[in-house]
Amino acid sequence: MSVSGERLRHPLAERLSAGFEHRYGDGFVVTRPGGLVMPAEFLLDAQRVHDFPVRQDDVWLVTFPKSGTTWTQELVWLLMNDLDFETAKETCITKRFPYLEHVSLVPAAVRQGAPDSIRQAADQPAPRLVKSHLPPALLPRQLWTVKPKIIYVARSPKDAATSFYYHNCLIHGLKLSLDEFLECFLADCVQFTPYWTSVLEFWKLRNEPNILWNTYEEMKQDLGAVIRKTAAFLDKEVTEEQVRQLEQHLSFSSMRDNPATNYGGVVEASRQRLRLPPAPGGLSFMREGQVGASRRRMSPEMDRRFDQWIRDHVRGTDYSGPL
Ligand code: PPS
Repeated sequence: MSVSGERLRHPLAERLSAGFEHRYGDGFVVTRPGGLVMPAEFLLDAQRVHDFPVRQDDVWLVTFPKSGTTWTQELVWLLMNDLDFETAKETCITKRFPYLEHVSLVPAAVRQGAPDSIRQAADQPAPRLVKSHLPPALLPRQLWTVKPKIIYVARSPKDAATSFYYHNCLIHGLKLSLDEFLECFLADCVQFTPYWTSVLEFWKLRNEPNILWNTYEEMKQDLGAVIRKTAAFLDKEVTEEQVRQLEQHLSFSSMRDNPATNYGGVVEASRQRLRLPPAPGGLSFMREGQVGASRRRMSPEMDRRFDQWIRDHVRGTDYSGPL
């Protein structure tokens, strides 16, 4: 099937596009298939992503953005690499665990010279580790026939959306207020939305033998249990001493202070490319790392609208993931 898209004509999409100032000047498209909102640039690569050759021994990590992807990448990389903490601290996670469609988020105007993330993902030695934020319809179609191991991580939509707002401010210099951004989010006018397409479609797939469903909230509540469950899924044995070492390495403060996981260089490079001043104090990729804190940041009115939107989307489903 070929991937195409149509310009998203919605006043909130125009407002969001304008809020990015330098970025996404060509606006957003809605893809077919998938109905995913993406910057228009995505269409340059969407077919290559969809046709990406998959291998049986790959390990794929799929999430809606800001749902605990980096946290899980670090865990999976370590499990797949004999707990090599030294290399993990020396090499940026983006090199160790490529982000498949990343190149397609780079505006066409500054794309020359940007690393080809699709090639990086393809060229890894086996077993390859691949991160993606795409919904099933846009992921490589061979995923559904070759059936490698896939880990999906879900996070409460309020927390993921709020984290995504700060991410866009930090990396793309977004100039909207949190409530303005969340309004765009609820209207499915933000890149990678609709949130529910990703979460509900993977919820339906969660009992497939090659799929593991994890949540950010479980990781916060009992990281040791998620480490053991993920290791078992990957056919890796871990001793209790190794679980303790992993818990220590994967703590919020360790990952925040670790240049290989805190994306400091990536943030700086993006801000320089966009001629933005250094990031405002206190704002970093490893931002808050909490469950439920977003409710205190959005207005009470937005919190109510979010609750209604959640009820509207889970009604009639058996979804019992994080809300
Ligand atoms: S991305 O850009 O989509 O890959 O972002 P992602 O890694 O999915 O999500 C970033 C959020 O995860 C938080 N995070 C952590 N929380 C707790 N403990 C650890 N170790 C950890 N590592 C990352 C990170 O702080 C972002 O959430 P917020 O709510 O913004 O703090």
